[in-house]
Amino acid sequence: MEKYNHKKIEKKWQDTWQKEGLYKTDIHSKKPKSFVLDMFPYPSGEGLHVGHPKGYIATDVYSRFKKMSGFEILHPMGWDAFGLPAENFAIKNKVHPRVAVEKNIKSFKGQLENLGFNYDWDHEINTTDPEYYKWTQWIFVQLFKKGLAYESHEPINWCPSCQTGLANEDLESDGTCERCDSVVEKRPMRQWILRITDYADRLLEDLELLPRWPGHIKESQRNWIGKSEGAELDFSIVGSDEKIKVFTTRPDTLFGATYMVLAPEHELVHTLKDKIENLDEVRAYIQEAAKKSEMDRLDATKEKTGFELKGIKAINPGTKEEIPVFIADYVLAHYGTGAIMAVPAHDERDLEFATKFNIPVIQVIEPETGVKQNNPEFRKSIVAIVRNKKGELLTLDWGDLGGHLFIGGGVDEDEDIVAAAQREITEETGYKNISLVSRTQTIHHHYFAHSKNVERYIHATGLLFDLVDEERQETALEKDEVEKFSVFWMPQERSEKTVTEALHSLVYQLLVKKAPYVRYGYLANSGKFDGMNSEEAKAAITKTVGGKITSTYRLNDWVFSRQRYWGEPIPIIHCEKCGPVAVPEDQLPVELPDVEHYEPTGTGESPLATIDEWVNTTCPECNGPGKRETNTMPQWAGSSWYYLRFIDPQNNENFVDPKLEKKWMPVDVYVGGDHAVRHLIYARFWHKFLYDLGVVSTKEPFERLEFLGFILAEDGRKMSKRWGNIINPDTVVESNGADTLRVYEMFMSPFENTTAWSTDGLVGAQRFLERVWKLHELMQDSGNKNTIHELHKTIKKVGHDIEEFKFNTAIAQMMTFLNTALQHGIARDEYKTFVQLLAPFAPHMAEEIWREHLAEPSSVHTQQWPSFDESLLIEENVSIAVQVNGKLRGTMQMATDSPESAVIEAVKADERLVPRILGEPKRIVYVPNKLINFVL
Ligand code: ANZ
Ligand code: ZN
Repeated sequence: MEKYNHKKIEKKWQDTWQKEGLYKTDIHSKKPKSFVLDMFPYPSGEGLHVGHPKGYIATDVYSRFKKMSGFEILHPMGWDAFGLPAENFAIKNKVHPRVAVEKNIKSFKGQLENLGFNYDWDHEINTTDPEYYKWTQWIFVQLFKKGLAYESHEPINWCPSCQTGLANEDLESDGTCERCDSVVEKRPMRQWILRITDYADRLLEDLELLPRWPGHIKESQRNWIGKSEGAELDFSIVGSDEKIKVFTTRPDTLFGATYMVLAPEHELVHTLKDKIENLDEVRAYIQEAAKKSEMDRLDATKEKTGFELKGIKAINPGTKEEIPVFIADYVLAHYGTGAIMAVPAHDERDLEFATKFNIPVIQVIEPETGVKQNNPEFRKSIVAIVRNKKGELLTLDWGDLGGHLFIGGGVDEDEDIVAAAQREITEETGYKNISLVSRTQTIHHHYFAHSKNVERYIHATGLLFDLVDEERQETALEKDEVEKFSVFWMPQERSEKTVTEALHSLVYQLLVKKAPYVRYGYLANSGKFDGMNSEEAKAAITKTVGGKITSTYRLNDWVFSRQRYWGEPIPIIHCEKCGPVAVPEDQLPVELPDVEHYEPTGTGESPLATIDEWVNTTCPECNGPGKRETNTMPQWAGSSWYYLRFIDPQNNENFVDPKLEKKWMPVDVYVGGDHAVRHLIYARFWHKFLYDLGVVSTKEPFERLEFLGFILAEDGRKMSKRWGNIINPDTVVESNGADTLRVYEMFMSPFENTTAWSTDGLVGAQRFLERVWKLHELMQDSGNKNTIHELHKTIKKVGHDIEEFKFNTAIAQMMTFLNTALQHGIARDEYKTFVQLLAPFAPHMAEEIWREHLAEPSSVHTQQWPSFDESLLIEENVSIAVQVNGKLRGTMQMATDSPESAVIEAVKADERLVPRILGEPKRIVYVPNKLINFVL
C-alpha cells in the first residue's frame, strides 16, 4: 500500500467536494437545523497565522459532526472589512482601501480553503459590499426613527494619531487608543450617538437567558454595564431656581453631605456663570481638566484638585443647611448626573478632598460589624489601641482563645467610656500614663463569646491613646487570668495583618488609618432618621426629600461616528429647515463615493466632507438644499448584525427573509476568542432593538458561546511580526498536511486554554494519522471482541466530547482505540465506523480511506454518525482481591463496576472463602474493580 501522502489527497478532495456541491446548505430543509458561527475575521494584510484557524477548525469539526447526526447545518464565512486597520493599511501601502480589502480577502480565502473547511461560499458576506451595508444603514435609519440615534456635541474620546473620535469600548484599560496606544483626549465635537443605555437593563437581565455562555464572559458584560442602584436627589441653589441633581448610592448619608461637587463639564457651571465670583479660576481649571484622561481623573493616588464656586451655595435638603459647591475632576461628567453630594465621613475620595479644603466631616452612620445573633445579651464595651513613641501598637495574644487583639473590655454601668478604657488598659497591661487621641462613634457589634458561651450584641467605642511614658503597675487581674494572654508591642503594619477580628480591625482602620466608614450601619446625626438602619433609611430619606430611586450604569451611550473614510456612510441629510433627516429607505444604500485622498483631514471632519458634489443634495422632506452627513460608522456596525445576513445573503427585499429568520435563529453555537465585551454587547443591543421592531424572533442572538484560548508561538510569546515568530498555516499544510494541522490544534489542549505551539506535538498528530492509514493492512475477516468493545466506547465518547467542545479528549480516545485495534486487529466494518468518527477532524484522509481504500460509493461526510450499543460498553470481568484483615485470601471474577453488595454476596457464596470470614465483619473496605477487605 502506498504511504500516506497528504499532498496527493488534500487538494484532490477539496476540488471534488467543490464539484459535488457537498457543502451546500439547503436553507429550506425540513431537517432540524444547526447554525454554527465563527466570529468572522477582519481580513488584514498580514494574512492568517496558525493561531487564527483554531476556532474555525473547531466549528468545522462540530458542524461536520452535526451534519452526520442528521442536522441541516449553516456554517458560513465572511469578512468584516470596514474600519481603521484596513484604512491605515491602505494609506501606508498607498492603495485604495477597496483594492487592499479585495486582495486581502482573496488571500484569506485561499488560506482557509487549504484547510478543507466546509463553508458554503454561496453564503459569503462582506460588510463593505453596498448590498450588505445597505442594510446596516437601514438599521441605523430605524434606530434614528425611534430616537435611539442622536447627535451630540459633548466632548468625546479623540485619538490625535488616528484622528478620529472613539467609543469608550475602543480604549485600553489604561485609557489609551487600542490601535496606536496614543493618549486619548476629550474633544467636544459633533457626534452621532446610539442610546445603548436604554437597553442596559435588558442587556444585564437577559444574561440569565444564556446558561450556555461561559460565566466569565457574562461577568465581564455585567461589569461593563456596571449597574449601580441608588437615588437621584435634588439640591436647591440659594437665590436661583436651578437645582443640582445628584446620583448617590447612599441616600442614607444625606445628613452628612457637607459640600457638593459638579463635574467641570457640568452645564450648571455655564448656566450659573453670572453668579460665580471666581469665574477666571474656574474656567482655567475646566480647561486643565479637559486635558486629562478619565483614567488620570479616577486615579486614587493623585492628589484631589478643584475649586469652590464662590458665590454659590446649595441647600442640603436633609439638614436644610447651606453647603459650598465645588467643581473637581474626580467627578465625571458621564456618570450618574455628573454631580455629587459629598459625604466625607463615609466616602474616601470625599474625605481626602474635605481634608484638603477644610470642610466639616460629620459622622452619620454608626458602623455595624459581626454576624447578628439570635438571642443576644446586650453590653457596652470599649476597644482601646495604645500607641508608643515608635508607632508600635499594644496587642494581646490570646492564643487559641481569640488570637491577636487590641485591648477590649466591658463598660460598667454609669462608668465613663474613657475611664473604662483607661481602667482596662491598666488592668490588662499595667501601663498607666496615656493620653486620648481620638475615638469612634458607637459601633454595633454582634458576636458569639466562645469562652463564656454567650451570644452578644454590644455597643462598642473605639479609642486611640498615645503612651506618655513607660511607667507600669502590677496588673490587677488574678494570676490565672493574666496567663491567658501575653502582651506585645507590634509594628503598625504587622498589627494590620495580625489583628483580623472584625471589630478590632475596624477600630484600627478608623482610628489609626483614619479611614472613613463606608459600609452600612445605623443612622446618627440625622434627625428623625436616627437609629434606622441604612437599608430602611435609603428609602425613607429619598422619599422625604422628594428624590427618586434609580439606577445608573457605567455603560455610556455608544459614540457611533468616525471622522474617517473607510466606513458605512451615515444615511442622514442635514437640512437647515428640517434638521437631520433620514435618507428614504428606497434610496439606500448611500454609497461610499470615491475620493482622491482618503487620509484623515485632522480637522475633525471626514475626508468625505471635501467632495462637494456628493455632500450637496436635497432634503427629502422639504426638497430644499441639504447636506449629507460626512461621518462614517465605526468598525463595529457591520458586525452587529451579520449573523442574520448569513442566513439569506442575497435577499434584495429584506435584510433576512422572516420565515428563514424564524427557522434559523438563534445561532446555536458561536465561537470566538476576543471581544468578550464590545462586539457581544453591541450585537446583543442591535438584536434586541430588531426584536422590538418585530423583525427578528428571538430575544438573544447567540444561544451558546464557546470561547477559545489562543495559540502562542513556540517561544511562549504572542505570534507577531515584531518577534519574528509567526507560523503560517500554508507552510504547515505544505509540510505536514491540513489534516495534521487540524488534528494537532484540536488535540493540543482543552479548547478554552491558551497554549504554545509545539512542533513535536504537530509531528505526534501526523504519526497518529499515519498509523490510522496503515490500519488498512491489518484488516481481518472477523471482528475481535476487544476491538469492538473499545470501538463502542469510542463512538460514545467522541460524539459526546464533540458536542461539549472537548476535542482533545475525543482525539485521545481515538488514539486509545487505535492502539487496541493495532493489538487485536480490526474488521472492515469497525474500520469503516472508525473512519466516520475521524472524518470531522481529518476530512481529507477519512474521505480517501472511505472512497478509495474501502471503495464506498458516496462521501464519508454525508454518512450517518455511528451509534453505539450500550450492551457492548460493559467491560469484561475484573478480578477483585479478597482480603481478610488486610491479608489476601483469594480473588473473585466480577463484572466491571459491580456494586459493593454484589461483591459481598458473591464472596459469601464462595465455598473457598466462607471458612476464612467467620463472624460479622466490623468494617468492609471496598475499592471498586480492585479489592474488598473484611475487617473482623
Ligand atoms: C454620596 C455618597 C456617600 C456616595 C457615601 C458614596 C458613599 P458607584 O458605586 O460606582 O456607582 N458618584 C456619583 N456620580 C459620580 C460621578 N459622576 N463621578 C464620580 N463619582 C460619582 O458610585 C456611586 C457613588 O459615586 C455615588 O454615591 C456618588 O457618591 C459617587 F457615603 O453619593 B455617593
Ligand atoms: Zn489611535
